[in-house]
Order: sequence, then structure tokens, then C-alpha cells
Amino acid sequence: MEQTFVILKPSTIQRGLIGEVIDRFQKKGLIVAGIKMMQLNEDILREHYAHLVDRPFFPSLVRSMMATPVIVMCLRGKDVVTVVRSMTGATNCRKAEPGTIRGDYGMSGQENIVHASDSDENAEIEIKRFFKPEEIFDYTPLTLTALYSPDEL
Ligand code: IDP
Ligand code: MG
Repeated sequence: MEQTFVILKPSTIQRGLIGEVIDRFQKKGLIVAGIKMMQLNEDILREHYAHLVDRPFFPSLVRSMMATPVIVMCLRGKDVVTVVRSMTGATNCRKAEPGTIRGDYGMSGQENIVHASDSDENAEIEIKRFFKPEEIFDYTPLTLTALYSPDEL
């Protein structure tokens, strides 16, 4: 079973949406393998958003991501990277489909509620960037046999 990495951004914390967003992932049937609150700094954000450092909005993005602590999560499930990206929706909340997290909870391109890994490879890199190995837990929820058919497990 694959895993992915999610950040509940400061916009989520400021707007009191932590519970709502986590609830969506849980109701979908994803396993929470790791979860904690942490304060991000410029060093970790330069690594995490390395593909954006030359973009004009980068300083604003970094400021925004440090505005409050964030919640970081490691979620587990079959095809979880694709599942969570499709639950997340398009980058700009105004263009994100209704029914997606960004489409339902946001109005901004920058203040867009969540980060979600975009590939299995990046998910593994990001989980290692934000979590210590002992903060990721491997357990079998009792619901697993109701969530998946035997050949899917
Ligand atoms: P993603 O979060 O949908 O994967 P990326 O292109 O990886 O999108 O961008 C990372 C983050 O940078 C976005 O989630 C958003 O917060 C911010 N961002 C991306 N493009 C813009 C923009 O054009 N204006 C302002 N912020 C942006
Ligand atoms: Mg991205």
C-alpha cells in the first residue's frame, strides 16, 4: 500500500478547517500513518518548493507558509497519491472543481488549504523531509477488510 504526504496550510489553521479537512481524508478510507503540528522555516520551504524559487510569488508563498504552524500528515492507501491529488483539486481554488477540497473551501491560488505530493517518488522524499522515521506508524485498521476486496490488499 502506497503513502503520500499532506500539509494543512496556515490558511486551514487560520480558518478553523483542520477537522473538516482531516475528516474528508478519514471518511474516504485513508489510513493516517503520521500526523503532527510543526512550524515551517525558510530552509525547509526552499527545499520543499525548490521548483518555484524563481517565481515572482515565491517570497509571498514562503511568508504565507510560515504565518502559523501547519499540520503535516502521512496518509496510506491503495493509489493514495493519485486519490489525494484528485481530492485536492486544481492549484487555484477558484478553478478547482466543486467537490474537491480546494474547490469547496478556498478562493485563492496561494491560500489553497492543502499541499499534496504529486508522485510516489516525491511522496517518499517529502515524508522523509518532514517526519522522523519513528513518527510514521505501521498498523492495520480493523476497517481494512471492509474498505478493500481481498485481491486489492
Ligand atoms: P500544487 O500545490 O497544486 O502542487 P505547485 O505548482 O506545486 O501547485 O505550487 C505550490 C504552491 O505554490 C501552490 O499550492 C500555491 O500555494 C502556490 N502557487 C502556485 N502557483 C501560484 C501562483 O501563480 N500564485 C500564487 N501562488 C501560487
Ligand atoms: Mg506541487
